[in-house]
Amino acid sequence: MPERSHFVVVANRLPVDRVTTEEGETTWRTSPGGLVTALEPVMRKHGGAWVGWHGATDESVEPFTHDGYEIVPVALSASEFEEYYEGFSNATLWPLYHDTVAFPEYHREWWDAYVVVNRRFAEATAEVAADGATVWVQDYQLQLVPQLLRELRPDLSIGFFLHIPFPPTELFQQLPWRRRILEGLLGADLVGFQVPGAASNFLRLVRARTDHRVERDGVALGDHTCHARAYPISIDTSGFKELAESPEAVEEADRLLEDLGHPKRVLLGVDRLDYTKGLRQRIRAIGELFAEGRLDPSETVFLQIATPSRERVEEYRKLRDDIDLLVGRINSEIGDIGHRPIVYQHTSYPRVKMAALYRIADVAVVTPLRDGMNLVAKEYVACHPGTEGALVLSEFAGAARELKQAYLVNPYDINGMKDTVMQAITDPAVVRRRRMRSLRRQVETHTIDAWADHFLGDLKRIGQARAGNP
Ligand code: ADQ
Repeated sequence: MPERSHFVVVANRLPVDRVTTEEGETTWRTSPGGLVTALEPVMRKHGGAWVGWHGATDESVEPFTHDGYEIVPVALSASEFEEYYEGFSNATLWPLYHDTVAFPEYHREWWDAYVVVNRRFAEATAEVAADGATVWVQDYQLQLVPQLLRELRPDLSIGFFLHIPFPPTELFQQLPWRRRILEGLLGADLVGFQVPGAASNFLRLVRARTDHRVERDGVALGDHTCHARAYPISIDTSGFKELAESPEAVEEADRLLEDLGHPKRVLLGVDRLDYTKGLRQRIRAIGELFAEGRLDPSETVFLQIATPSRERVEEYRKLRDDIDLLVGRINSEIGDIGHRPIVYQHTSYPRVKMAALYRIADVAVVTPLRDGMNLVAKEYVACHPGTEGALVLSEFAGAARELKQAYLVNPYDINGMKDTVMQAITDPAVVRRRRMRSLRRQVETHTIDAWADHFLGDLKRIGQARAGNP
């Protein structure tokens, strides 16, 4: 039993993956992904405990220490993994919260599993949190935890952050369990969203679907007030910049350019392979630019990296096949023997290689159909050297609210997207530099540390006010 912690992060997944070394020994390694990239530095700074699933089903793992903080594994059975995780989280909530870009499925048994697993997470957290501790619950898989945890431990300060969009009221109301989810979130003292519009969607729904009184950003609940506000997430800007300037990244970048045959221009896409990321539309748009001769395949390469993701969910398998087909078709029609205009890698890379990719990309093309924030856009701005790069960014990524000097596109408008990619390439250097400088200022002054300090500072103040001790 680990010591009880004053700061506890609760997330569906632990920030570590189990790996077996060449000697056959089992160890744990920090895992990739948006949420972990964002919260790892926060955890290293604050210490405490991270409660989450360890990645294997039907197995209990004892708590252990990693990088100076406690890891508290929560067990999931194989059927819970299917129903709570692949089912309700990723085939119901994920598409619904991303503006139904895929069709959300509603199954009562998935919901039942979601409730059971959320209760287990709440119980595990109640056991490891010290008296009056701060608990920070993460994301859509755990929206019932704040309420369940408050019932078990009213002494705790409970924060919740949603990394993905919160849908407009018309869409959210499809959900058969809409009121239960709202009540679940309202158990928190502070619910954070990526953008102000998401916080207003939430408050509007609370007004419409519950009997609680809403005043400005607060919902009065008797024993506490739940506040809903926007906290746009960011990255470890200086960490990324240093990594991109390291000799390893510079060498890796040279190697990549060599492998690509030193093209005059590199366009880059980096995403989890997810239907929200707009890959089909992006690849089609760039394929057409090659086909129409607006981009010359002998001097331009489009490099698309896609991390494997949720590979057992049907919609994701279909996406993988579609992208393989699309890229294959474009390359066979436009490419030459030994030369492909689109280089597509379905793989996950170490962070230094990511930094190298950002270094060599003349244009980063980040065009999700819907995205809570999108860290890739910010990582590119932090890592690309000098001010020669350009960022093409979807209006529907949370990041577009902050990165206003990006080349903004509507990813559904293929012709518009093609024109904007061309504009990003052909604009005079002085215009691109001005835009890039402004983007750089934004990510340098809004870092992951500032994000966490802002959220946790507000949570602390709310807790003090609740204790009558402002
Ligand atoms: P994601 O949907 O995972 O995150 P994103 O914000 O772009 O999306 O983060 C992806 C992360 O994975 C980045 O840090 C990127 O460097 C890394 N990554 C991507 N492809 C990779 C590859 N091939 N190899 C290695 N690493 C790779 C969710 C929400 C987002 C929100 C984040 C954080 O969907 O909207 O920005 O959480 O809140």
